[in-house]
Amino acid sequence: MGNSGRRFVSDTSEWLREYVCRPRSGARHAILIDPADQTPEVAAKRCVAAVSAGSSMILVGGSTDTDMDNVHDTILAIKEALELVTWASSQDSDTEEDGWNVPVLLFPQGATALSPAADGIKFMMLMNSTSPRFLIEEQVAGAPYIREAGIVPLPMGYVICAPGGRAGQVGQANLIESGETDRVSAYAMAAESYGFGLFYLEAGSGATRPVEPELIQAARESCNLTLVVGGGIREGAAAKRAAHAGADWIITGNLSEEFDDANQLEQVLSEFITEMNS
Ligand code: 1GP
Repeated sequence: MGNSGRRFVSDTSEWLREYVCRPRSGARHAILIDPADQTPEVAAKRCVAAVSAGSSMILVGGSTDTDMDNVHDTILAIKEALELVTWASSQDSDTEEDGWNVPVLLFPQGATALSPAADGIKFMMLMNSTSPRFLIEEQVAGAPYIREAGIVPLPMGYVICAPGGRAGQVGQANLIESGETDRVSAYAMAAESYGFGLFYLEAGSGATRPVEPELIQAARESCNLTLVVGGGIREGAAAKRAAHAGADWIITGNLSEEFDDANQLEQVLSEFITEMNS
């Protein structure tokens, strides 16, 4: 610790910011792995299946029961598995090696669930939390570790919409309710004014309904940030609605946890991604 000097901006951090934040045509899919719900080995198998199906990013985190140990072990297992398939595909001239080069990012519940093995971190402000803990205190607690470990921070405004689930409860969020388009617009404008690169609309993991397209569209029209949407998205049709409303990234967590068989998961996600971009 004690690194107070200016930090060299590495090629990796530039690549990561460009990869995650630069707008593309169409939405991309990311899989969320909750280390509290699966072993590192199972997580790694699911990630290989997801990337093979066309997922473009892996997020690791959860609202409860994650810590330095289970997060670190999970990220190590995922990265080892992806490195292995990258190596295998480099030996096979018929397969696209670059497609396996997807970032593994922390999406942490707080400063006690980090890992130096992550490529980057969604460095987020839970903007509609009523608690200073999620607005700034956890971020301050984690910043020295993140700096020392060289984990690339990707600044992100995070807003929780109804129903909100565990994330809304744990984060003590004043939820964005159905139809509150002016409110979500104001948050998007504030996020852009802070200089964040990402703006995340969250309905809560396992939500009975995903973030409404009207809210996504209001955010889209109010800022130029990369829009991330997650919570309660289980079908390609719902992902397509979110993508059409303006989402750049669609996150799914529970969907992958329903499948233990990697081939089955790969097929389901492949169809999901195709429909999302249809
Ligand atoms: C992560 O909320 C998403 O932010 C994940 O939600 O588990 O419902 O896909 P699901």
